Amino acid sequence: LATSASPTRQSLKIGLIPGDGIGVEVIPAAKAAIVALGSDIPKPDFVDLDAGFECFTRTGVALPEETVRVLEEECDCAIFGAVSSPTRRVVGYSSPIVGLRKRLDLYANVRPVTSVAADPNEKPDVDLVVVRENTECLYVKQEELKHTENGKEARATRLITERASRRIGQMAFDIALGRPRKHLTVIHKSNVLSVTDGLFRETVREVPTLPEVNGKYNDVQVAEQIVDSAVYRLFREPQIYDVMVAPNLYGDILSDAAAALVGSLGLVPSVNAGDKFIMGEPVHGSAPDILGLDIANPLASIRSAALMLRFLGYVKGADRIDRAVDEVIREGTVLTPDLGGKGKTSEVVEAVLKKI
Ligand code: GGG
Repeated sequence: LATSASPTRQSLKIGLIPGDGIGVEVIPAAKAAIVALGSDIPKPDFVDLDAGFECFTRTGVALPEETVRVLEEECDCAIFGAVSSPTRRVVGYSSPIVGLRKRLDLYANVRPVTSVAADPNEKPDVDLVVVRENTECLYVKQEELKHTENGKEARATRLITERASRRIGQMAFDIALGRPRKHLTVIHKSNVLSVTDGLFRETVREVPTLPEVNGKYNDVQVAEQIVDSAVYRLFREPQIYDVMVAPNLYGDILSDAAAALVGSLGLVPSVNAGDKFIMGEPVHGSAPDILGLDIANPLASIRSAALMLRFLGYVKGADRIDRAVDEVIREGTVLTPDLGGKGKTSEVVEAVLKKI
């Protein structure tokens, strides 16, 4: 998934935004994995940044301007933990992760879902990437509630633009091109939502014909699938998928569902990627029920650090982290309870660091 040419930086300034819940427990694991790489990457320089619902209850602001400023002006990349937005409406609160993705124009959420084969020389059973559009769809959060003579009526705007669909399409084609199978499935529901999903489907499918593409994607095989049947087939025969590209909401749901195929949401990493900035983020949420028990799985965060480095072009460092995580999973002696183990977060981190 590496997208950049060989980097020439002397140092790497990395923003750390743990957010809420177990984000606070797993982000230090990502930091430790990066530090363990030594001279395989430029000297890392970390800066701790605030955001989240806890930040909102403490300060009245969920995404402080200073956090955005430091990320934009000082950082090369960042890692975000998790956020616990309440399910009820809270006046003045808006999800900081949704806000950050928009403010930094991180238009793609790239979520590789890969199982670990028992034999390192064998191919994994599940090896797919969900490429989720990250800035629009229902996540534009334009909702309204009206009181009518028949009771309450709620509406939400679902925004799909040609621009956003085209750039997520290009990202998905690029990722597919860099993988052995070179296969891309466009996920939509344009049999019902023919205007919005129709525009997404059509625009992504047209990417290979754009003049500036100049035949670059000729080797990528394209398929498409309606989202509900894609979920069914994902569970029946995940091997048919290589890269899946989807509008925001479908991509969010599909990638969490796909995590079940590899054992735990606690294993699945992601990056929020734009043209100028990369932010790693474990796919899991803030899991307040296990906060403070030292049993949160740190592997998704550690893999998110690796994925962020891979996107920045530090492939050797990323490979070292991914290999170490795979070995810990394969050995199976130190695993957290979500994977059936009895290990503590701290013990899993220690095992990974030893292997790095
Ligand atoms: N790291 C992913 C994460 O925090 N997931 C929970 C989530 O989607 N939160 C959205 C929100 O609470 O605003």
